[in-house]
Amino acid sequence: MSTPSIEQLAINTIRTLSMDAVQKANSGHPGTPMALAPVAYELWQRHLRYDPSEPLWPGRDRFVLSCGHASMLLYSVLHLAGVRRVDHHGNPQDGLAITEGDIKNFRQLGSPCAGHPEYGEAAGIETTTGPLGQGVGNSVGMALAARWLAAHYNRPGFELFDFRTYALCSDGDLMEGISGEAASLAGHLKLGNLLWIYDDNSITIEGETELAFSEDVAKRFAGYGWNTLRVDDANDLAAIGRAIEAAKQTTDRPTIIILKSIIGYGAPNKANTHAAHGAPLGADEVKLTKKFYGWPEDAQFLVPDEVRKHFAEGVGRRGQAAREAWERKLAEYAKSFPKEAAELRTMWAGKLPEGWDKGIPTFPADAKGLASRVSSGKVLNGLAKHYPWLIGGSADLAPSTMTLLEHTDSLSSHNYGGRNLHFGIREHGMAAVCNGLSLCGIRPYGATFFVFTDYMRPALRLSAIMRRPVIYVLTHDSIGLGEDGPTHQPIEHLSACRAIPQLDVIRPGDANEVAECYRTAIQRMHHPAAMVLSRQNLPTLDRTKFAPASLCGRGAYVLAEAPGGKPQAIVMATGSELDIAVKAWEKLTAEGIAVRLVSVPCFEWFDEQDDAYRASVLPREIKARVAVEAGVRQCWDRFLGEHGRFVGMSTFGGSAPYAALYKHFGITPEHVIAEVKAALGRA
Ligand SMILES: Cc1ncc(C[n+]2csc(CCOP(=O)(O)OP(=O)(O)O)c2C)c(N)n1
Ligand SMILES: [Mg+2]
Repeated sequence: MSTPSIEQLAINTIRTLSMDAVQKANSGHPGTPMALAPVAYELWQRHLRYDPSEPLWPGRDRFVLSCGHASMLLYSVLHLAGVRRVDHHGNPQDGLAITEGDIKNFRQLGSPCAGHPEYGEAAGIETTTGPLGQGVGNSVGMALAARWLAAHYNRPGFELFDFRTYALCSDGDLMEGISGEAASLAGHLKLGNLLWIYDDNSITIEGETELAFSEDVAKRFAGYGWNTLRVDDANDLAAIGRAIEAAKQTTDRPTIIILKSIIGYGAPNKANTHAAHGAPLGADEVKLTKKFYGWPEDAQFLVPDEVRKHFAEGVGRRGQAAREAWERKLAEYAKSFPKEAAELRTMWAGKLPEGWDKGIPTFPADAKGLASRVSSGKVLNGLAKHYPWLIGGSADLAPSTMTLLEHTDSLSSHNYGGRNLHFGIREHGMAAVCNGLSLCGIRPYGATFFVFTDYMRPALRLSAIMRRPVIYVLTHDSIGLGEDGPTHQPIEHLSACRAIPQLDVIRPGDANEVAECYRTAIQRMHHPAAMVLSRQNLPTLDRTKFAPASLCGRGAYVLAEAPGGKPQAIVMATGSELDIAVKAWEKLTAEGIAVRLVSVPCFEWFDEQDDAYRASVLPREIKARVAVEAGVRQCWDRFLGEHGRFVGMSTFGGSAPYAALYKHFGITPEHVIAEVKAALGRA
């Protein structure tokens, strides 16, 4: 056999590392890394502007492996390219992000080589992928981030933000609806800095794609306004290179390269390859495949020295030169544009700008009050004035969610610097795009009706897994929205959202709680926030009579104590039911029943307080507890205990004016009073 070229050697190293890791773990997908090794090689080695010695360089191209089941492809490439480990601040350290040991521990506890790529586990993993479709969704946010950052911060001669986003995706990615939402938006916004490479291998888990997928992908993407290219052989490096080059030249619209590949390329036993779709090849087949590649059959996890050297001389050298040139440019930029440079440094450090909270309003006591969506709009506008990279929009509901930033423009393909985003009616795409924006340093918010969190929950969950501080503005929070009826009325959604770890679910009870909850949420750089807001007016409490709203940051606080300070019972409430609880408290107090009133804007924040604080708000000995919230009881049990009582919903809502609904479903001060009395044995 002739000596293989260094290209072939490098590609086969990616393949065999992936096969060996899957075989050793006895779990995982080897076939797709084997087939896509050439395109990954070509992209990384010849095109990606990426410096393995500074993996978090802000000017880097982004590479997203949307078909996260092929994770070994990414780990192999990161290892071979010599991507350095980073510390918690993102500073490069000695050693590799993915070591040989990590690869040998693929899919084992403690290894960054998890079953699917997990953001934060190792430098070079730009986002968490695994649920098909999310990665391509994120890639649109990343490409949009580049355009927005360029519009805001580039200056003539200082193109700091010209990075491209590349995503590798599979049949599953394109079948999932989210990819359609994201691609449609990317086409509309003419994101010419975005390239998807679609692994058109005509196979998914159940078999040939003929079973369920026969659309013309090229036509579909042409319809979205994308440039579509085809490469018929996934082993043809030259053709792949030409297609990527053509994509780079196409700057007025995104490009998709439809790349024909054969899953498990090189595995001689076709039936076995099919079976191995989502399973290891088996030791014998691994040997036969290595033989086909001209690889030593018995070697495992073999990395020829010249392959590392080859990557160092390719992506390594090119990336370092590009990064150093960029750093020099940034240093010059900082001299001419010190304010902008300082902003960028703050953004990259994940910090808030100086004076970010100067515009947060306070609201005077007012019995008529404001809908919390309205106070939210005022607070958001106040924040945006001093937080230049706070941008966002809604899924076609800006007038209802009150999320428009005044005195700023709409973002469009004619004006990438706009701060008001129009996601269209694409909630799932919106959340995935927000994750992508956030991964590039922007502080995004996305808005819709609370009930439609069901339409974006997978991406919302990924914000939480990745700890990205995306702000979700979710209005029309309950039956309180009234006439739109049961389809629009969240019932189980507060419990469903509170069930997501690391997500702050926030339901402020009046305008000042809205302001203070934003103040806390904005500072939580490692938690996404779901701001749950009312459509109907909520009275603005007189804070000379009630405790200050600044206590919201503790998650729950004593809004009003029983006169005499010896409560027999506790009434808890959130959001629009706070006013109902206040009225109940006032009546009970007038009747001489000693009740403490507790506002609970955020369970997660309360959970983070120390025992002493939590016990001071909810003393263990007080068993007579009543909670009122226009949702299901589920998540309240731990605060209520076995003697506690709940005033809320247990069925879907109804279509009627909101006051009639509250009455109909018994979410009233009278009902709360009756439950308190019953809990005290005074029924
Ligand atoms: C949202 C979602 N649904 C289901 C799965 C489970 N799953 C993993 S891979 C896969 C299909 C694989 O087919 P394809 O996307 O064509 O990738 P290939 O096997 O060709 O690499 C499925 C259904 C998933 N990861 N994400
Ligand atoms: Mg496939």
